[in-house]
Amino acid sequence: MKRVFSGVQPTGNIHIGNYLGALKQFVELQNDQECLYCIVDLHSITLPQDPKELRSHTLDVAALYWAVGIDPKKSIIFVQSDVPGHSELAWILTCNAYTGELSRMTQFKDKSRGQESAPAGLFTYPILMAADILLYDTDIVPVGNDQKQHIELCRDIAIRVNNKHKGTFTVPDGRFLKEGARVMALDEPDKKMSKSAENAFSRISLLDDDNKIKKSIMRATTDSDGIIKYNPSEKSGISNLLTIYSAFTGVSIESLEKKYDGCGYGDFKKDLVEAAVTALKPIREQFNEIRHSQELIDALKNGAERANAISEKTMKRVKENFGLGI
Ligand code: ATP
Ligand code: LTN
Repeated sequence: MKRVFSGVQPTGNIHIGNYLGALKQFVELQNDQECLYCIVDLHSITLPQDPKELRSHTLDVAALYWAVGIDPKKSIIFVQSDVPGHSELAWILTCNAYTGELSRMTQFKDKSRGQESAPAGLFTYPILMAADILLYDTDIVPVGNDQKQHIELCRDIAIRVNNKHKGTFTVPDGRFLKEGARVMALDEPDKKMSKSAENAFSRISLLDDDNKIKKSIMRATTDSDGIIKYNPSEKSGISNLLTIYSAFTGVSIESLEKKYDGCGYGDFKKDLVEAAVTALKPIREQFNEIRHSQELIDALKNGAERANAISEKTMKRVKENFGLGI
């Protein structure tokens, strides 16, 4: 059995990009692997957060994990800041990461936009992510394509430390899906779908009602040639909708192209609305049932205890290998 770790930030508006790129994989993996799924609240404070909202979003993500099918009896679901090992290991890794490699991270460049006042945490964000992964001797990290560079950095740091202190870390592999690995914004299909984009119609959130889902899809940017063909560089809008359709239904993009050969965008979009509504309705219902339940809190407490037990073992080994403590 392999160990799996992944995380989602509690920054609100979990969207179908997060679901199709990451959460769907989480559910598939839990049947035959040992899985830890974290709500990475320490990552979310790299940008300012309102304390009340942050806690509420943390519980939202936990409830969504559960609602999409992550079963707390099979997987460990927990909140990052409930396990002190994440911050402790992050410091040790900070001393083994290079400022040069961190400054090449595209997410840092996008989010800091060269500002002097960018929080240092935005710069060291990938180190905390590496700590999350290495703390549990993780073998597999299921994530969306946008995290490839961070996973590569995590591997580089683990190998570097192992070269100095043999056998300290397990070197993990990323796991990326073919369909859904990168869902693009509906209004600007050359950018990735994002929680933080201002236009709410640029994304479909998992908790959107049927009407909002419909409006978002019907308004989605396409092109003027009216041909339903997958070609991300020249037809990014319709290609993105094909990706979403395929990821929701399991029907391959090639089959969809055949099915909709000669049809207009309007008919295609109507069917996509139906596929999205059908897939998201049960998630929303399950979410509403558990979001305010004691069961959810109990699952997170139990998850944190189990995660702590694993992380303490790793930290003992790491400190011994580095000569830290007595
Ligand atoms: P933001 O868009 O505000 O930067 P985010 O959605 O990228 O936030 P996370 O909540 O940390 O940030 O992402 C959780 C998971 O969802 C990660 O595995 C990430 O790779 C994946 N993911 C995020 N956006 C997309 C997307 N547009 N397509 C596919 N997967 C995505
Ligand atoms: N940076 C990730 C979230 C994240 C993560 C992790 C994913 C934080 N720690 C560890 C996998 C493993 C993102 O999606 N933005």
